[in-house]
Amino acid sequence: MSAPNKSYDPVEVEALKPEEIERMRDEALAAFAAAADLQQLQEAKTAHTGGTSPLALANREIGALPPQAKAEAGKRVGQARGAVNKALAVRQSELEAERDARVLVEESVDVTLPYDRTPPGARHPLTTFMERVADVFVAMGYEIAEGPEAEAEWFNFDALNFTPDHPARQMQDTFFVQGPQGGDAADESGSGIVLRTHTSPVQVRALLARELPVYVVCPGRVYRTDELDATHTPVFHQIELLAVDEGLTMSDLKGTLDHMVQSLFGPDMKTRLRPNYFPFTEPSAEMDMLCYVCKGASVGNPDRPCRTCSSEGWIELGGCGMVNPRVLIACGVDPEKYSGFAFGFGIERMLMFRHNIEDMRDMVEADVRFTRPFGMEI
Ligand code: FA5
Repeated sequence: MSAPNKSYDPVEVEALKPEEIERMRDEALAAFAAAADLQQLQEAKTAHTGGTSPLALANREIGALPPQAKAEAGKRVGQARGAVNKALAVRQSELEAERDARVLVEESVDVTLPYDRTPPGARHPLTTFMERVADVFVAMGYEIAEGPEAEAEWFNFDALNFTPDHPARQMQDTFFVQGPQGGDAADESGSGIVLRTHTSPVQVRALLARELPVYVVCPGRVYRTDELDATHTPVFHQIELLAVDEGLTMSDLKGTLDHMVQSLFGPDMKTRLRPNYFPFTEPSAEMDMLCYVCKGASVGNPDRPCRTCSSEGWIELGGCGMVNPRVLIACGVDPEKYSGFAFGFGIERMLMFRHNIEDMRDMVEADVRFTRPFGMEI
């Protein structure tokens, strides 16, 4: 900065001469106009408006002027700086707009390009269907209950009123994992361990663990020593339902079954019960649902055969009944006060009927070509 100067004439100070200020301004405007991108504009901005730019240095000279000269010099420098800042802002927004337009073109995605990524996996239709069935009951207020697949024999059989000599316990039906009490592999309670042969042991677990009333639905994987063929697999899925409350009757069971098939197959569906035997329900029944394809029209009508129900009009779903009081007692529930109903059916068989799948082996071979037509739910 120049030394204080009593008889100062701003025009005499080189940096404050009008033509000098104009030159500084014009150089700045030219530099901004010449900047081809935002990076160059940033450099021009630093050079022409920064702390060491010619106009900033000229501005500092004003402080050394006598009072009477400050106003005029200040006005001249101020106007020049104002013009420079305005030009800078205009060029800045021009270059930003150019950049945005360029990015839109350069980064656009051609959605018509051929699909060449690895296809994502698909959830197995057994899983999605089992969840759909469970959802029907969750919407009615039921809770999901689960149990282990390697299950104590006591839960799988004894608590469900299977006598020790019940044929289902024999080696041809059950996978035994650990020996019973006294053997070298019994669990802590002395009960042997089996791969559960059905989801019914979850009934016992739910009754022992929960407060009454109990309304649970139990989807899960089960195991039997069946050969893999068109209608059997050694590993399959069941869904079990248990309701225990005061005053439940067989008509509650029937109404619940009807609601389920109507939710899954349509409002004109219904079920029927046929007498059967299960150790853990009394009375017990086999539950059938109206064939959702022919709705019974194929029965006795050779002109209209139905492959889905083999022209029988009904499709067998699984077993059901009123919970045997012996099971309630084994779970510490007073059968004088409480009653309950339960049912369980196989998901694989249900899916076969629903989609006219002829061979159960297609479901278990983990071939995505089977899974894909059911939709790519992930
Ligand atoms: C039971 O497993 C009973 N726990 C059902 C039950 C629950 C009855 C509650 C009463 C109250 P069942 O052994 O019938 O019942 O088997 C039920 C269903 O499992 C059958 O209807 C069939 O759809 C399916 N299933 C049985 N074995 C196989 C198999 N090897 N492969 C595929 N599905 C099977």
